[in-house]
Amino acid sequence: MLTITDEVRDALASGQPVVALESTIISHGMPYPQNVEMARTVEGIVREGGAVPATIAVLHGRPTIGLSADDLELLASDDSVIKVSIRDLPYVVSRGLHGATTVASTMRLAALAGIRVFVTGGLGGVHRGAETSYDVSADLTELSTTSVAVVCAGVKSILDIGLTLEKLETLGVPVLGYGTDEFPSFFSRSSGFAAPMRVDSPAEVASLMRAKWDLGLDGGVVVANPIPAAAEIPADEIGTIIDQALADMDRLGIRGKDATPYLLGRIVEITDGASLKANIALVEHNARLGAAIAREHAAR
Ligand code: PSU
Ligand code: MN
Repeated sequence: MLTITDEVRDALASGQPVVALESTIISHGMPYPQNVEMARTVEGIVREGGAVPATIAVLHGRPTIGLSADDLELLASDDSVIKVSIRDLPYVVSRGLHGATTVASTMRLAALAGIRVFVTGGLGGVHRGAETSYDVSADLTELSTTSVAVVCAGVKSILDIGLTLEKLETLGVPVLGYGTDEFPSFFSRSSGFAAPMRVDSPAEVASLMRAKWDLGLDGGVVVANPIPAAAEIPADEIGTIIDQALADMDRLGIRGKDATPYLLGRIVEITDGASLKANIALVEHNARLGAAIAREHAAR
């Protein structure tokens, strides 16, 4: 059921490094045209890092691994593209629709194709107020079962970071601070929460992946790579803005799968684009690390 480009298929068959990239970040995470520029740049960074990029989406109902420039443009600009997490996959596939895949569904499709390293910006997690809304991203349950390492910049404080880390512990997911003792919070290098484990090189990440899967412990690994200091928005500054975005969301009654895209868009508006610059910088930074991890993984 998968469409895989020849380049990605050949790379996988010959054991070359491949890095999966998600598409919700393009369609529902950033405005046009910065989203398509980001998507192209990130693919270029993965290539410079010595790995083959495989951006993943559902096109005309086909789960597709590796996208053309036209595909990226469509995902970035077409309003009919649906945000697709695990539960949405059967709907878009059976109806022949276009879908942008979240961390959860990108992980699943990457694993089906045999890709073990995936680069994104931020994970979904336990939303603030989840004790009444029950809003916990399927990204977390996917991490408990699907064997892919996810390079991200931690999670945004639109989520309850403490509860997200607790849930990941319950689900048996190793969460690695990359070069840091503190779990990063996307726009900021700090979060006030310790990183459960620390690693300092791509080789250490690859050897932990190997150890986990050799032990028969299926499931993901989170590599939390802090945003570069020069691009960071200090936690107290972004904290006020996130509180405002959350209050606006409550006032408008936005819930469920629309919550994350609304909050991301609202934060870009309130910061007049400053958050978008930080977001792009951290994804590019993650792409560099992801390529290096994929190389180390392929070498094993
Ligand atoms: N967090 C971000 N940027 C994003 C997302 C999350 O900082 O673009 C996207 C990812 O695709 C993630 C999804 O998998 O939102 C989570 O959505 P939900 O909370 O509805 O599961
Ligand atoms: Mn949700």
